[in-house]
Amino acid sequence: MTPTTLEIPDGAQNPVEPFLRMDRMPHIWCPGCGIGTTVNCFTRALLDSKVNLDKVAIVSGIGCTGRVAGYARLDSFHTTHGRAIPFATGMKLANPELQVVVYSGDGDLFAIGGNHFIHAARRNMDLKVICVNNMTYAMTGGQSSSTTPAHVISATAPYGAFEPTFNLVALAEAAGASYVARWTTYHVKQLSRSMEEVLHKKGFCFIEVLSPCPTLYQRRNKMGDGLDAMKYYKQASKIRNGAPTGECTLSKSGEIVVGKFVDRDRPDYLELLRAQMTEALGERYVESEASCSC
Ligand SMILES: Cc1ncc(C[n+]2csc(CCOP(=O)(O)OP(=O)(O)O)c2C)c(N)n1
Ligand code: SF4
Repeated sequence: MTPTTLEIPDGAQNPVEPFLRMDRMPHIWCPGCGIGTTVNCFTRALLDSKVNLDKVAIVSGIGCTGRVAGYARLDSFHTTHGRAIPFATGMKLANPELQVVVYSGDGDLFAIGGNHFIHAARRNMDLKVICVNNMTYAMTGGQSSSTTPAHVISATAPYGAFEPTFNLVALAEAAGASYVARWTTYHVKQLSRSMEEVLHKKGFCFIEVLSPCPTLYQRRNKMGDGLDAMKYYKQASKIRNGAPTGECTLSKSGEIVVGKFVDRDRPDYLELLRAQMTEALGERYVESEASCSC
């Protein structure tokens, strides 16, 4: 049974333990990695949101971040690289009552999976997408990703990256997301609150979390360890809720604009589908049983 309260069961060391598959511990993440911090925030959000945990499913792609689904004691799906969003879309259409959370890395969601991201946002598919952005393909050795800032050394850019990058929050807004926020792993309270907020928000919601990869990204770029990354996030971040996302570009060591940038309402995919079918077919339109929740 997945727990629904903050009571610490006998023998548990930490309140988040009941939300984790403890039989799969120890996890694979390196010391100082930020992914675990995001998971901690997510479990707090699950508790605080009071959502019915039997109706929450979590879907990850492949990567260090992709391991999150496997460690979460929810209905979890660890899918193929770049395909978390189409997998989650199928689940949502088959069972609209489900709250489907996609949890994956920047490479998974915006490189191999970039096409799926923009179309799910355009359709306003009712998914909550959490991207742990460590600005590299960590699991495979630290290659450049579509978010690796200029001048950063990576396995595929030994003399420094030079490709223009995606500004994820601007991309999400332009593609049609209903909710867009960015935090770092230093902003645990705000991140947890954003995660809680999207669990109650309809439509395509996107949260970017900047997170250190001390083993590959920070080490190669002589940026110190996990603690140094927290100091950088603390010193360089500026909270600007409502800031135009076009002004939120990231760089190697410059200012990090964080906050909630977009919170808007528009009909989601299923509402549009139902409205169109009802208009076209009238009473002849009958929803299939599997997808009928209302
Ligand atoms: C089709 C396919 N191509 C490539 C890979 C190799 N691969 C596994 S994880 C990964 C990158 C993951 O990067 P990211 O999504 O940023 O996650 P991170 O490891 O940084 O958390 C790649 C290229 C794969 N598993 N499948
Ligand atoms: S390689 Fe980087 S992202 Fe992967 S677990 Fe280690 S620190 Fe985290």
